[in-house]
Amino acid sequence: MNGASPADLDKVFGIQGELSFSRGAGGLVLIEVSNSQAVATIAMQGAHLLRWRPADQQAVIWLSSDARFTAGKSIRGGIPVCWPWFGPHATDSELPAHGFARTVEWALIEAESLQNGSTRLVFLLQQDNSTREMWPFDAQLVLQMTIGRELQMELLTRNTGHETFILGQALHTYFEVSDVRDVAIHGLENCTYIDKLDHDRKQLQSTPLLFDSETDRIYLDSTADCVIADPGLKRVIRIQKTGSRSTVVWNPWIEKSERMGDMGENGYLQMVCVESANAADDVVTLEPNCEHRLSVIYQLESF
Ligand code: TA6
Repeated sequence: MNGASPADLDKVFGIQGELSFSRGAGGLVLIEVSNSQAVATIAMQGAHLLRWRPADQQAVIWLSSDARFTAGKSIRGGIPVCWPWFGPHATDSELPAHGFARTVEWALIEAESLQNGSTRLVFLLQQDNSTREMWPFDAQLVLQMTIGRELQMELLTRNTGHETFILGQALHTYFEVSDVRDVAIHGLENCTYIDKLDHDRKQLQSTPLLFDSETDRIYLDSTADCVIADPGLKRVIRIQKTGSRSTVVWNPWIEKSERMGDMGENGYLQMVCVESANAADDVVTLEPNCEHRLSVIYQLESF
């Protein structure tokens, strides 16, 4: 039901008291989920989860107060899906950064209230002429979200064509923190990273990662759980992933935030991106009739 109205979507997928549809800023169709365990908001454009707040918790996913909601444009915050490439396109700078999945309309194909109180949504990205012009391969992309006390995301890519392709991808997740200057990220120790701010130089991470300036790193062969330790909110966010060999960590800090213009007043202090990805040296070669799953579970633990 690509481009369906909230009313049509409600008729097919609405769940009384749990799942409803509306038209939000910029005319984007939004899904509101409210169950016994959490509330969430997802835009049909990009199957883009914008908000996730477990019951009795502060929001875990950050959305900029100055996020722009415009059809066909990326939204600052939430969990953008970067696919089928990560970062700038390898050869054509005219093509959108991070691929096209996050700026095209997806179809909702399943919505289910689960026995354990969470809500499961399944989205399908269907290619069309515009995407084929950017990326001339046949593939199917399915995103499954299970929204509850924890958040589970699974990104499944199927090569449905006759040609092998190279896949770069990320769940480009923006996490809400009390103050990024007080936060530490564990789980990246002893990983090599590409420093995007130092001519892509490779360096070794020997300690937990702290923040005191713009940070933009792709950690390679990084498959262990990451945890974001946030003393201000007295919580730990655990990121447990499979099918992802890269972890991207990003905070734009002050100057870049001002240049971007959609980070909000001091927004950089309340967010950090820890992205489960396959990027740079870790991109995936997918042969015809093969598939790749990138799965992540986000959990809250007490500090
Ligand atoms: O994931 C980090 C990064 O690649 C940064 O270099 C920065 O460009 C960020 O993504 C945001 O990209 P966007 O296209 O959403 O502005």
